[in-house]
Amino acid sequence: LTTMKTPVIIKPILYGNTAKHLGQKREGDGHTHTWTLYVKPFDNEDMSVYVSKIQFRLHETYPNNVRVITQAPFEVEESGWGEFECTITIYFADPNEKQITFYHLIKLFSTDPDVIAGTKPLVNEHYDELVFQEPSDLLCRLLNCA
Ligand code: SLL
Repeated sequence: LTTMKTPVIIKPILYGNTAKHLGQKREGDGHTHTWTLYVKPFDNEDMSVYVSKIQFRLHETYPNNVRVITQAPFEVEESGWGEFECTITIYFADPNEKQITFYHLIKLFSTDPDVIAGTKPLVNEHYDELVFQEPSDLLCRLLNCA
């Protein structure tokens, strides 16, 4: 018997934020923008199959700044006044698969007149790939690999 080598599995993803200018500083909290921070599959599949949760760590100025999302869509909708770097951690359905952590700078401000006018959303998005070098049998089953 020869040992079959498990294939490397690659899952393309998009992550980032969109933002919309509120038009003016909001009374009370001084917020100027609404924004959405997200991780989503590059193709239209359901990440919940192999992702157990995604943790979004926001700036400490946010109440409950660690937000945990356990099913798709993996996103956080918020509003605010400032840009900051957030920490994103993806946990996998297979507990033996180590979680991965990366960073995203939440962008709110733009020089595009349509974005400033609020008629066009700002999109600050990145492509990346989740690469599973030696997926376990469980992960293989979840990911449908041969
Ligand atoms: C800095 N860029 O590095 C700044 C931090 C934090 C933005 C910006 C909080 C909103 C709220 C908010 O917009 N924070 O919860 O009221 O120091």
